[in-house]
Amino acid sequence: MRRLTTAYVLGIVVLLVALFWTLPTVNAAPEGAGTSTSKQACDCSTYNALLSAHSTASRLGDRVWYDENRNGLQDTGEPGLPAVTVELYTNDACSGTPVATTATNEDGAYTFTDLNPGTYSIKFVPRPGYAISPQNQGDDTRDSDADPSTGCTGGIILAFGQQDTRWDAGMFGIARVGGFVWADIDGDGTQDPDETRGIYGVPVHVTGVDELGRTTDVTRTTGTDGLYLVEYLAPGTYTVTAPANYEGFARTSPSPLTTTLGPDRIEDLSLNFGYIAPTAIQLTSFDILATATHVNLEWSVRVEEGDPPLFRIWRSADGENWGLLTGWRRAQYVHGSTAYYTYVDNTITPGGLYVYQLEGEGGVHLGPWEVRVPEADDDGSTVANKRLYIPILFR
Ligand SMILES: [Ca+2]
Ligand SMILES: [Ca+2]
Ligand SMILES: [Ca+2]
Ligand SMILES: [Ca+2]
Repeated sequence: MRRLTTAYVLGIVVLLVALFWTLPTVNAAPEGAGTSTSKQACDCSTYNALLSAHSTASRLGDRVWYDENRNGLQDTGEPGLPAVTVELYTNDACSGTPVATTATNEDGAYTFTDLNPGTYSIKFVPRPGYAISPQNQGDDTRDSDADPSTGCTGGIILAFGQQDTRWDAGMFGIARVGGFVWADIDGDGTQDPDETRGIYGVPVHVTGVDELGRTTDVTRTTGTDGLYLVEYLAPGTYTVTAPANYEGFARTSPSPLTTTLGPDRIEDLSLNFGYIAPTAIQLTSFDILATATHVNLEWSVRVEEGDPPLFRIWRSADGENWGLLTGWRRAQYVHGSTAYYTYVDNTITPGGLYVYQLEGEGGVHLGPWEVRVPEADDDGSTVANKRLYIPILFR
């Protein structure tokens, strides 16, 4: 009985030892001597070397490119897009935390190596100012595989030893430049609250160099609303030039205008230009002099052909309520192609404020000009405030 018991116990111990010896490395115990002992127990070196060689050969890739024509295909001349973040996930929906993250090189290439077989997904993260091209538009070696809204490829089954380089993403610029070409009624170069009318058909020239080194050189004409827009630009520096004159309109605000678009600002739609409306009458000079007893107005206009135009004069005390001061008046004299006019207003009150406006034939209004008449005991004279010294056309 005793011998039997001893043999029985010995047998259990041998069994337990044998069982422990053959336990796989999936062990609740931390990595340690037991695990390494079990590995050394079998001669797996050849097998491991083989496995290792095949594992490192498994990879995913391989390119993010600038899809200039936004067709979702890599066309000749479309360059690689550098510094785009690419994330690798071990699920089919780019969910959770990526297991690896890389960035495209200067050729737009990326790769994830040393991958085990399994399910993956790849997420492309566009830089500010870029969007992702349409997905799966053709030949898988040339097409874009990322969902435009999420940047995710969806599930990829990577086989043992597979080199899968079909995973590309096209991106295009979504930076924009644009603006408003407005009728600058008072010609001061500033868009005032009442100056909301756009000018149609003005050719606006947009040039620039984007951050990829690509150049832009396009001309847009303003729409009936006076707006122009250039879309699908990559971030960069752009210059907009508006002509000095267009169909008789004369530009009143500065040109060219330059803007730089980048991560902080991917569009600039404030590149505006003002133009003063054409007038049938071109004023060449205007002078106004006020004394305590009268206001003297002198002006001249260019006469291209025919008779010099007639004028009548409007006057206001506040610039809003106007009264007709004169009937139609002829030019005093004509010299060369210039006609000269004068008028003396004797109906003023010393110390008063007066605003004058000329009305030419055809409904052209020029002015207004504002002047303050000196007090009666003031020997001096004042000249007009000429802040609105540009013809305006009311239609
Ligand atoms: Ca393309
Ligand atoms: Ca595809
Ligand atoms: Ca592809
Ligand atoms: Ca203005």
